[in-house]
Amino acid sequence: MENIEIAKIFSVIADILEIQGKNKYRVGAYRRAAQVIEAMPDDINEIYKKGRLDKIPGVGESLARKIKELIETGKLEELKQLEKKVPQGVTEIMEVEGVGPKLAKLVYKKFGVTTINQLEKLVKSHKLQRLKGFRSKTEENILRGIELLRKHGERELLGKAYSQAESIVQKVKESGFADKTEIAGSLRRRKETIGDIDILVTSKKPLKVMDFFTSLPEVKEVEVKGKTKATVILKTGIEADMRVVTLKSFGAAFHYFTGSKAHNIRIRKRGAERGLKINEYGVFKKAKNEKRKTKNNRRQEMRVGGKTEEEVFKSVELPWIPPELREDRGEIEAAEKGKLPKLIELKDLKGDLHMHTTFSDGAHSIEEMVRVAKKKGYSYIAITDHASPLGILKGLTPQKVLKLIKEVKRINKKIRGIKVLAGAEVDILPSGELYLPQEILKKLDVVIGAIHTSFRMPKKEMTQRILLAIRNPYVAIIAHPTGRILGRRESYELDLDEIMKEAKKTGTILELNAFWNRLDLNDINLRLAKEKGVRIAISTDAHNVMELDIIKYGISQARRGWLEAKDVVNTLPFEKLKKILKK
Ligand code: DGT
Ligand code: CA
Ligand code: CA
Repeated sequence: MENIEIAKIFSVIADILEIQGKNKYRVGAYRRAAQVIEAMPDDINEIYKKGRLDKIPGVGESLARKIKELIETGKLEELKQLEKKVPQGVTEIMEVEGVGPKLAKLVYKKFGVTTINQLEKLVKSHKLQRLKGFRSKTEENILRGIELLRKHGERELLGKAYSQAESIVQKVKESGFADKTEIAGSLRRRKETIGDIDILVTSKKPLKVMDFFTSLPEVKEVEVKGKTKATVILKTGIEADMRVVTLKSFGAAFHYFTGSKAHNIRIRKRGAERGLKINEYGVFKKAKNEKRKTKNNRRQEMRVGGKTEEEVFKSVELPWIPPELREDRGEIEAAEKGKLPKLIELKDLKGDLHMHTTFSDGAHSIEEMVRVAKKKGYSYIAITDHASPLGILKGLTPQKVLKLIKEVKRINKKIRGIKVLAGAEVDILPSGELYLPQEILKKLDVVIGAIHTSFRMPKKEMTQRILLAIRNPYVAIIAHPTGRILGRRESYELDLDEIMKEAKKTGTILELNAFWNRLDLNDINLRLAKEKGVRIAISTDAHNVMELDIIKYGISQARRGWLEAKDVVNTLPFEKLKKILKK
């Protein structure tokens, strides 16, 4: 069993327990373990073989036993028992924003609803409204939630698709049947959601590669299997395409299958303007002599390139364009003028400015986070635990803030070679005030303002709420500024233009939250922020040491937003950054 499958099962169990109204801690234990297992890079089967399951953070003896049962038998007795009481379908309707465990239980018990379609019918019949305590607004919210989920539809989050694609690429490489194995498509462009995984291979033994790919253990179904092209559906539900091409066509195919389609069309047109035909097989010069045309037209065309992507771009008089920019959003014009941005890279980052520890809802201690961050080569990080009226976040009180500051001091003395900033992610209340008093905020090295409640304020009020936080002299960063959660929650209603203007004026930093279901700000808004001269921080919002790695999705989103190292504050050396954080 793969990490992702076990994580999914634990998360279903957490949902069922929650629907049953079981102990909060048991629910939380399953949920946290699911998160950790999903995020960790190590193969859980290897950990099992070493007998170290109970060493996974958030996995104690009892959960280790469940994982063992899953790996050994492929099943879990507990889940079977639970499903007798609440079928899995009921947990799926909880994916709809606005449907919590209470409502899920109610519609199941009273109306037998186990699918999203049934839920939609029920809501539309207005039968819910007749129950005590239901308002028509709840109906509206549920319908909006269903619509959003459907819009997100079959697309998969970048982070989830990427780790699966990487593992397949690794296996194909190790098989020895392929020469080159590369991720293409929207995944290579690092789009925030992925329709399907595209993998491109060069090989002298295409049939062997096809056999290998279609019989991988993660494959559930083979949809198409030809001599050079296969499509499979993975057990996780994601579709994956593989194509085998010859070495001399590789660059042309890599460019073609990387897309985007809109970018490709522009390049092909530039080719046509230069008397060239560009397709996935190569770059060809069209035959001049019409008379020589035979049935086999291709013979009349001369291959002039296609082994590398550079050759393709060169044939249309352009420099190589990074895949993240290939959306036909001005990259071709920029390339033509020699004005492509020098995109930020992972190695430019000197630290991570948003993470949680056991001081709130994180799984690891400050010391554990710091040690892993140091290993990653960071020169500084900020510990920013929650301070929020929301109970589930187990946030900081003023007294706990003082304790956190003390602990950070202790760690700074104990661990050399990395600087730790004492911070907090403090809720911006509907009034625009922060959840902690100003004299406490003042004591922190970095304050992140964030919205975690009252998401549905009208545009004017919501904008005002955030503007007030931006004007707060102690708020250095605004976390996940639009609040969207992919497939679950739309951005708040807000005037982002106003917010960016005020951020620029006050020197407040806007966050690019790297969490794969947030990626907020998105690519388009990042580019706007850059044009307006607003500073950006790329941060993970990690809740355990493994999640410090998701910074890579922040970097790729920043690249899609045309950001350069100089646009991002956590590329600065510590002393300079510290000044900016005290605005
Ligand atoms: P996705 O899978 O929806 O996230 O997006 P992509 O971009 O990965 O699209 P996909 O998988 O349908 O095709 C991969 C690439 O192949 C696409 O980015 C560009 C290229 N491609 C596919 N169909 C066409 C087409 O009709 N014309 C052109 N010019 N390129 C195409
Ligand atoms: Ca694709
Ligand atoms: Ca595809």
